Amino acid sequence: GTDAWENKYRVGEATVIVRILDVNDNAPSFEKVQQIVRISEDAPLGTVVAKVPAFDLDQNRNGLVRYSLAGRRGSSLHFGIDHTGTIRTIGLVDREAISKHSLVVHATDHGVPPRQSSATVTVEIDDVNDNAPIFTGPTYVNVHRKNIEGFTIFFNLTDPDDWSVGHGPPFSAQLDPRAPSSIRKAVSVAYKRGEYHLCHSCSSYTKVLSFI
Ligand SMILES: [Ca+2]
Ligand SMILES: [Ca+2]
Ligand SMILES: [Ca+2]
Repeated sequence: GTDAWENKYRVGEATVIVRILDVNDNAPSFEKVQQIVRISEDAPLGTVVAKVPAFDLDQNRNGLVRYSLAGRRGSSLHFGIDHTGTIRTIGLVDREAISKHSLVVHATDHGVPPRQSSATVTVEIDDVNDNAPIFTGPTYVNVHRKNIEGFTIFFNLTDPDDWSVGHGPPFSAQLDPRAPSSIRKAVSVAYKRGEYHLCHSCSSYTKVLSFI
């Protein structure tokens, strides 16, 4: 008889497991590469500002995304990003100091070498009326006695808040009710064309005025 050992053609058999090894050929991809959001100037710490998740089609470490945040003018002191791509306030914001923050979010995978994408988030700060008008002078005025009658002193007020939303002028001004009655009788405050002026007899207004 004929057995396999005598067969001219030897047939072997083996199982080959083919593993497709993932290559880090995808960078993380943001759902939105550009966003403009608004938060209030009085937003408490931890306020969610924006969500900027990124997805990576690769497997395992090649698809694992970590986030980092960059911003100019110290913006990174005010905002932080967590492992889900959520940006929150980590410091208080001040519209009068910086009214708009431009943040750059980087999403980086854990591949070797890593691949990275970026997105931008512009955070506009809505004003809160957190500043009283500022008296810019004069703070001390000498008036000669013979010129007292009808003497007018003009002074200026300003306000660093957003005037376009009504957090600035027109202002109202009044004499400090704690001022001596002799001064309150002699002096009046008027508002005209963006300036305040004091009328009539008074030699010094230091600490006489207050503003509301
Ligand atoms: Ca990847
Ligand atoms: Ca104000
Ligand atoms: Ca303000």
